[in-house]
Amino acid sequence: MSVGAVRGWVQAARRILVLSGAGMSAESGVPTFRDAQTGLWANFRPEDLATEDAFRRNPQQVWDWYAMRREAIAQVQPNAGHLAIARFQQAHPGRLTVATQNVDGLHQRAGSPGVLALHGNIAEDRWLETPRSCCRSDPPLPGHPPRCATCGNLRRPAVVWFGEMLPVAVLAAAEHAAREADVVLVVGTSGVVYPAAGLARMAPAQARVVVINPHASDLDDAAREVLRGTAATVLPALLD
Ligand code: BV8
Repeated sequence: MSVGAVRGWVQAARRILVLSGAGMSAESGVPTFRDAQTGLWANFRPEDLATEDAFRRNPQQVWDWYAMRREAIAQVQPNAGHLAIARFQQAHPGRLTVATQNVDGLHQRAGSPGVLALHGNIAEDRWLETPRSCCRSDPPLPGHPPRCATCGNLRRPAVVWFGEMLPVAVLAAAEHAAREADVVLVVGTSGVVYPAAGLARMAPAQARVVVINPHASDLDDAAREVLRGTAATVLPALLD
């Protein structure tokens, strides 16, 4: 089926859910997780670094990985795909919800309202242990990672690591949006990470699930249509 026919579905839809993954930001220059295997961290699997155990075992290594990613993300801009989604939301308030696995904040920076950040935001951090009064009163000691000067509590990235629950209210809102959707656009995700990927399988039977991905993904079988293209080229064609 052509992009034009899918565009007809999108333009006629009352409720659209966009479920995005790392490929959504690839054209902004943010490496995807599968690409990350080729980069500086080629010897580490994200699944091995993005865990509380890894952080407790080697806080500096994990903190350095996030510091490197934060620095890279601060240099990039939302791409045409992020901007097309935000324009559609501004033109049609309430018709399109974004649920993203990405922690890069690019949907938010593009102007999308009410982004459901399923895995948190890399730009923020929080205390590793439940903070005490000392953690709150004194500024953390600088370092990799920063720590409480009194009790040594560590700061950690405010993202959802493997083995951690997703924010309950955010996940519930995303599940609600999936169950109400007429169209689900699954953009730039390999579909291997749950429970986020499961959202693409929660749409009602009559809903149209569309995968937008230049390569095969684990969610292709859930799609009514697969568009073999990139986020920055396909989304403007569907949404503008
Ligand atoms: C949890 C934040 C339970 C950190 C991330 C079944 C049910 C529930 C859980 C599980 C389950 N099976 C397994 C699990 C455990 C686990 C999991 O899913 N493991 C996987 C590896 C098998 N899930 C969890 O641990 C989750 N928590 O289940 O808790 C629980 C219950 C009760 C009490 C306690 C606990 C938490 C998962 C969250 C992990 N955190 N991110 C960080 O970023 O550092 S996930 C991380 O992976 C990112 O968010 C990223 O988005 C994601 C990787 O997936 P993708 O986004 O898809 O990226 P990827 O690189 O894989 O693919 C990119 C795609 O883009 C490719 O297909 C490519 O072709 C495409 N592409 C490339 N260029 C473009 C493009 N597409 C479009 N345009 C382009 N230009």
